[in-house]
Amino acid sequence: MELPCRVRGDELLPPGAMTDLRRRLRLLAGRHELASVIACSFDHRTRMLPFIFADTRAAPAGVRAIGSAMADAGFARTRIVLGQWNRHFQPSQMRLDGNLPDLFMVSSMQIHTAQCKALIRDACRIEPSRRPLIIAGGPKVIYEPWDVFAFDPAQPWGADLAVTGEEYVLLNLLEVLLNFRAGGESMRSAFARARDAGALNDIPGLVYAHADKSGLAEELVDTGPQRLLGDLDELPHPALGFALLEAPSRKAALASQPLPPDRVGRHSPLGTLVLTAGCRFGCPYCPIPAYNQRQFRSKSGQRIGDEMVRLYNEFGIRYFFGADDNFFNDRKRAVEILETLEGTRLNGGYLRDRARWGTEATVHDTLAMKDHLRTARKTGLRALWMGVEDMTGALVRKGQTPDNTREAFALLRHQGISPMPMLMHHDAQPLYTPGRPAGLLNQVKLLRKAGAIGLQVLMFTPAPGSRTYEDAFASGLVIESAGGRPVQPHMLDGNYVTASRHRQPWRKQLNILAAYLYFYNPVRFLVSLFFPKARLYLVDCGAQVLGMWGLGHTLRRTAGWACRLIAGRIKRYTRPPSSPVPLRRI
Ligand code: B12
Ligand code: SF4
Repeated sequence: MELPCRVRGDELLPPGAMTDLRRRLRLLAGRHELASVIACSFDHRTRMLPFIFADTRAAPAGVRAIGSAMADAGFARTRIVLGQWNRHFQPSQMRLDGNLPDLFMVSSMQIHTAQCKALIRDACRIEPSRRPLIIAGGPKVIYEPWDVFAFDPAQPWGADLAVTGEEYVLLNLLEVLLNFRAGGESMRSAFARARDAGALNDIPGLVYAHADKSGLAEELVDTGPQRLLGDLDELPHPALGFALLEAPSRKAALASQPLPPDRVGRHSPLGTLVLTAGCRFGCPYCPIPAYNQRQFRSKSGQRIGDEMVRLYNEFGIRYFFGADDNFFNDRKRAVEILETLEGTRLNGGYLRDRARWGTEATVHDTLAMKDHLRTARKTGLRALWMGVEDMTGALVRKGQTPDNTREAFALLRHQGISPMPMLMHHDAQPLYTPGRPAGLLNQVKLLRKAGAIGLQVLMFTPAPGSRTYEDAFASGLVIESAGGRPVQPHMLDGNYVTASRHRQPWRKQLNILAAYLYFYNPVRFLVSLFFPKARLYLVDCGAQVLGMWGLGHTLRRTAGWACRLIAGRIKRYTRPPSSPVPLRRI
């Protein structure tokens, strides 16, 4: 089921609401010395194609955004710990200036759920009277908030609260809690009193539990969909979050100081930045339009330019990735951003001469922007990730056909922007179809010929919060286990075949490997040395090397699963995962 929307006209916060809240909190912050740790959960078993490099070389924007919001509100004693860099971190060992923090926050994607739970479990080892308030958030929690609470007497640990929204929801919560908090009282105790007094019910975007005496949840309360921030220029600056990162280490505890600014760019050479949010398409397998309540939100070109300049100057970051769902979604807005970025100055020169960036857009919208691709190149845009899915439209139709995909790729290449196609393999798609573009290999060949230097091939996997999610489970599409091995969250990244009605699902698993091998291989590497597809000479062969390395990991991790699909008994779900206790919506 898709996430519910607020009533029409009430989806967005009033303009200025975020700015006012930030100002009010700064006044409150002087009276409350809060310390907080924000952890990004990361399951290292997910390290393979298509994102083997970007997954650890970009400090994720979600935890940084929460850190920026805390620092901006006056809570400078905040540390961001990335599971990507600190895999042995244990919340029970965390101290800031020698003390346990008041807040422990954890962010997770669905595929990193196991790590998210391990972090919460460890935080719950802290004696209850000293335990920080535990708040979970991020893409996992947005769609399945119930999964971070304690239900099982054998595993009596869980978060105190789930935030299903963004920065505003957290800051709104802090304001309420700090107004409730008595001098010297712990945040956990203030939270319990505020919850019992019903004070949280007016903050949309929360899920909290009513628990029994042993702390097990008996009922969950959902305060409803958040109001979204419409003007993203009101967000705190991302530079604040970059200054709070914990340095990579093998230790369970935290260092006394965060990573010095001059070392940030070395560990996170790629900076992900929120530029726009939302997409006007309505692909049935995608949760994004409903999450955004069918709104399209954006920063101004001026603000984006300022963010890039500041991150370049303060942290030495010169590669950026727009965390957009579809950057070209609103043509007018995209042109405004591009034209402003083109003229943005940096240290006496132009930003475009130093910084490079990439983002995501659809084929259809790229064609609609054809007159502006030259400007896009002039801003430093060098790569565009495009959800081509299945070019014949057998899976979804969003304006992509072999002809217009070729046309969009040609236009991009003409301007020196590398097209990076993302394909979605599915049961109805054969591996190869002689003379027709329907087959997976046929499409990979066509895309390479059209100029792709990178490739993503994922198996169609039902996404929580999408329209077809429940049906996929109810219809027996989704695999629960194969050969006795249960499907675990880290396997839900589309690299493993976990949803298929094909007679021989292992074929789908091998098809994905075949498509990657066809694209990334030593022969193509050699050819790319002499006939590169990218304008910058070493980019194409570099992508081949990275691709072959990633393919090695993909093969190593998924081959065992392919064997189980071949020889093992396949058990299927009959209903989707859901909350074990009633979830009451306010
Ligand atoms: C950039 C991006 C990537 C980059 C990430 C680079 C990096 N290290 O940062 C790359 C390309 C590596 C990537 C890879 C993948 N991605 Co991705 N990615 C995105 C994208 C487009 C933007 C993410 C982002 O930066 N958003 C901006 C930040 C600010 O938003 P946010 O993280 O949601 O955080 C906000 C709120 O969630 C909340 N919040 C977050 N954490 C917390 C914590 C607390 C305590 C609180 C209170 C609030 C809170 O507040 C934040 C501020 O507003 C999103 C879609 C989207 N528009 O968000 C998909 C998305 C995150 N990706 C997704 C997926 C599925 C994947 C892959 C599995 C795809 C694949 N099959 O390979 C891989 C996983 C790789 C891995 N091993 O982790 C899904 C996750 C779905 C889910 N339910 O978990 C998303 C949501 C897209 C979708 N389908 O809806 N991705
Ligand atoms: S075009 Fe992409 S972001 Fe938009 S609804 Fe379809 S899959 Fe989701």
